[in-house]
Amino acid sequence: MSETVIFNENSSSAIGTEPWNALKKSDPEIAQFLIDELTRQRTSVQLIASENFTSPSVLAASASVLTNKYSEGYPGKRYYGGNQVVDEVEDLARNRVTKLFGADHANVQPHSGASANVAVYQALLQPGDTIMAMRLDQGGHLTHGSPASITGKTYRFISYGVTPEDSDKGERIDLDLLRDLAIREKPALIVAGTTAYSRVIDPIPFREIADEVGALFMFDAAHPMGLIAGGNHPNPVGVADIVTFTTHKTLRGPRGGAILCKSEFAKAIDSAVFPGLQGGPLEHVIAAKAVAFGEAGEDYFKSYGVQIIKNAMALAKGLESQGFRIVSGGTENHQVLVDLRPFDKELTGKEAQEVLDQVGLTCNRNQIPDDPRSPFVTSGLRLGTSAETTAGMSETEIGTVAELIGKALKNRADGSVLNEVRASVKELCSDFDPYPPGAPWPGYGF
Ligand code: DSN
Repeated sequence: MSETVIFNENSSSAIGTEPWNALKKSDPEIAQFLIDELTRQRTSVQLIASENFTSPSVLAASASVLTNKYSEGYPGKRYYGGNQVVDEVEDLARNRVTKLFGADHANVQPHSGASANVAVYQALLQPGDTIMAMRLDQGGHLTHGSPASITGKTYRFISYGVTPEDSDKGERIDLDLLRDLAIREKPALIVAGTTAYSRVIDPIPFREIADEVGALFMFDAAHPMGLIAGGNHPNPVGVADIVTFTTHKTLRGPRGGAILCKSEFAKAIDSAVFPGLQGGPLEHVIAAKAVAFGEAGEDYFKSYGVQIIKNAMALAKGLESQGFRIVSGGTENHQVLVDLRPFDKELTGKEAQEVLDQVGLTCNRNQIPDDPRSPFVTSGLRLGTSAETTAGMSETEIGTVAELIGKALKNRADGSVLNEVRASVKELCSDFDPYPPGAPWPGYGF
């Protein structure tokens, strides 16, 4: 028998089989970065509306040996051998998500929400076709036709936005404008969905307008999909022809995208994702998506959604009482879009984000509707409550977060006050640790 040759000094026979210990031994530099990031997440407040804390089960699936497997194609129709297990994984992910949302068909391979959206356009349209979607500075997404995105370069986008602040409706999606534009422009596709908008989006009026003008209807549910899973927001599946979403926002899964559609679009969607846009799917991420779809079907996910919204409302109220203006006057989802100008007209979103980062309150600058400042500077902040709700915070702690935001921004030139705020943030986080050793995973407080 020949002697075993170890070609990799970091192989399991060289350093043991427990992955984390193996990494610490084989690559202490990257291991230290992972520890540093874990520490950052445990000791600062995560208020980015598109982020969340996944369960350890999701982390385990996404850090699995499925990363080794090539599986171009779909279950039962792969271009490589050895996909017996992978087929089971991907089928389970598809079955769980179609059942969860009541869809005819699912494609769980998109690497992101952006690639899911591009795949849909590719499946349904020809270059130059007209699409109607929300304007970026009114709350839309880059893939809703930004000139900087391939979508804006390939298709003819007509944008709708929100009603003016001083109108009766006040910064809500302007359905009258949408209808007038649709009648005039005859789009091939109407897109609903936003990235910075804090109100419920009812899919029905979009469907009616799409039917009136003979357009297809896509709902980009990247942000509210977890709230939809819990029954907290209306389900667009079955109303829209196609629903795209990311799996890592309110849905609390791994980073990635997915598409749900009516059966008549299944073949076109699948071909647009692979081979149209992507090569081999990330089956380790698909396994983690399956775990997240399973979790989102549990009873606790509904209560989780209810608490996310209560927390966002408490955050909006707390900030309003300190002189910030809340775009649209409040929130009905996980987001709060803040107009900084009434609080301090000199304060930009960029500076506010940087000050808050220093004290451990992590968020992102965001344009507000009709923002006079550029997307890089902005007059607003976008805040979200999904992550800290996962960590167990409720209205009381979120009220404290709102106070700390106001205190830091009011005293941004005073280092000693900023140090005090940083200390308060750390203390708060010690009671709401998303990854405490020995926690009863998964499900957290929910
Ligand atoms: N724009 C990202 C966000 O909502 O943060 C999603 O692509």
